[in-house]
Amino acid sequence: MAEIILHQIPAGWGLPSIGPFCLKLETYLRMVNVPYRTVVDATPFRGPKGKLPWIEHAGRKIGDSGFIIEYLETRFGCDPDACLSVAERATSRALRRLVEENLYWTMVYDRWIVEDNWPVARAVILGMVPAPVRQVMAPIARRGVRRQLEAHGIGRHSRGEIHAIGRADVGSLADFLADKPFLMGEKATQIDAVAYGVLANIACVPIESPVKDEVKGRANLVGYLERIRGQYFA
Ligand SMILES: N[C@@H](CCC(=O)N[C@@H](CS)C(=O)NCC(=O)O)C(=O)O
Repeated sequence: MAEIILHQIPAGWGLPSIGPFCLKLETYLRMVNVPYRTVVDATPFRGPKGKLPWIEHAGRKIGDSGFIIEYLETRFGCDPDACLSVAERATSRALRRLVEENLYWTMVYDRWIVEDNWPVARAVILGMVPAPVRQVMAPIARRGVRRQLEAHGIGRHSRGEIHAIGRADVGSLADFLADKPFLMGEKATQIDAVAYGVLANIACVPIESPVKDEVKGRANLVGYLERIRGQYFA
């Protein structure tokens, strides 16, 4: 069987990847026990979608963690969600959208826009780019992210509003998790890889935010992150 090469954002701050979608995919690959080799890319530009992660497998290049997971399911017959009912799969999909299409952007805001966090984030996110290039590239990349946040819509809100949105998303995840070991019950499923990718990148990094405080204030979420780390990255 051809090797899977996983292109991803570098490790940092004690996480295997500081990219939430990269950490999601790596967690998923470990969850389903499909072997892979990682290659760290300094920038996302080489990928088929111009974003990270992407994979190479059997002569193909596939971008987008969601499409990659669908591809892996077809090629390797893995499906950690096989145990879920149709209604549970629908819930899992809705939670995924909450995490990836909304909560994720509050994390992006805290890393790239909040002044006190930006130097900390910049040093690690652009850490593989040679220093002279980084000087030029950092403000351009930051302007690009600001535009993405505005196009999404979240960037049009005040800081307080963005943090209230992020905290409410985290609160909903904590309430939904309640005292279960994993979001959908006793067994880890795809949504746990999704949630871990973003929540660990909020809670376990030196980027300060009320959203991070909200995660750390929810004992069940803290235990959940520890459980997933212990199970897949010990
Ligand atoms: N929907 C994509 C999102 C990937 C994504 O946003 N990746 C970020 C890093 S975690 C990225 O490459 N950002 C660079 C950019 O947007 O230019 C997926 O699921 O893979």
